[in-house]
Amino acid sequence: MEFKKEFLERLNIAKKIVFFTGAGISAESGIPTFRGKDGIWNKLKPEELANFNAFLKNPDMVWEWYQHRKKIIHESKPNAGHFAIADFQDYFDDVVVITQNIDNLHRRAGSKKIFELHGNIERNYCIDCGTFYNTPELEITEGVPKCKKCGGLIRPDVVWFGEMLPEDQYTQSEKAAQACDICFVVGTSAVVYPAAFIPLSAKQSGAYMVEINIEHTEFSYYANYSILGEAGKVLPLIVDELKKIRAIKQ
Ligand code: BV8
Ligand code: ZN
Repeated sequence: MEFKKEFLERLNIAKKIVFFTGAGISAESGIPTFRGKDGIWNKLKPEELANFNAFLKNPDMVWEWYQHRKKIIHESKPNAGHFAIADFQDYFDDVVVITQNIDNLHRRAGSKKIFELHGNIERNYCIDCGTFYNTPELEITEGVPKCKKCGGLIRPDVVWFGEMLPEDQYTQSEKAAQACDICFVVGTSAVVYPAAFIPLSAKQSGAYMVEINIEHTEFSYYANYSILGEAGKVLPLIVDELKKIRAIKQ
C-alpha cells in the first residue's frame, strides 16, 4: 500500500499522536460492531439494552447480554491493529489512545496511555451504594448479581445512552486531542456523541486527521487523509513506514 507523501512527511515531524478508536478496530478480533452489515443494533435495540431504564425494567436480561458480550471478549485476543497502535510507543514519546470500546483490548495489546470514554466491561458497580466489583470478584449467579454490602443490583461500568461520560476521561481526552500533531480515527462510524466531538476538536486545533475505515463515514469529510482498509492490515503497514523513516534518520 502506497501512502500519501504529505502523510509520510507529517509522520516524520510529528511528536504527539492520538488514536481515536471504535468497534471497528476490534472487528478483526471477532467482536461484532454496532452498526454496518452485521452490527449488534441490527438485531437488538440499543434503547432496550444499553440504557439504565432498560436495566431497571429487566435487569437479568441486560445483565445476561453483557455476560454474553464478556464471554466473546474473553475468547478474543487483540489483533494486529491493536498491537500496531501499541508499537507506536516505540517511535513516539506521546501516544494516547482514546477509545469508545469497552473490551480492554488496547490494554491487553500493550498500550499504556488509554482513555475509555464509554467505560470498561471488566468493571461493575452497585447502583445503590456505588461499590465497585471487578468481574472475577462477582459470584457466578443466575441473573444479575447483588451487592455484598447493601444487596443492591450490580451493573456493568459502561456508559449507557442518555448517561454522562466519565468527566476525567473526557476532559483528558479533549486535552490530548487539542495538543496532538496527528489524530488517527480508526474503526468508528463517528455517530455517537459527545465522544465524536473529540476528533473534531483535534481537527479544530490543527491536527492532521487520518481516518482508517473499511468504508467512508460522516467523518471522512473532515479527514485530511481517508485510508480505506482494515485496521489490522493498514496500521502495521504504517508502523513499517515508521521503521523506514527512523532508519533513515539514524
Ligand atoms: C449522552 C457503551 C446525554 C455500552 C455505547 C436521545 C437521548 C439521550 C441521548 C441522545 C439522544 N439522541 C442522541 C443522543 C446522544 C447519544 C448519541 O450519540 N446517540 C447516537 C446513536 C445518535 N449519546 C448518548 O446518549 C451519550 N450520552 O448524550 O448523555 C447527557 C448529557 C448531559 C447530562 C446527562 C446526559 C452516551 C453514548 C454512549 C452510549 N454507549 N456503548 C456498550 O457498548 O454496551 S454506544 C456504542 O456506540 C459503543 O460504545 C460504540 O463504541 C459507540 C460508537 O460506535 P462505533 O464504535 O463507531 O461502532 P460502529 O459499529 O458504529 O462503527 C464501526 C465502524 O468500524 C464502522 O464505520 C465500520 O465501517 C468500521 N469497521 C468495521 N470493521 C473494520 C472497520 N474499520 C476498520 N477496520 C475494520 N476491520
Ligand atoms: Zn451496594
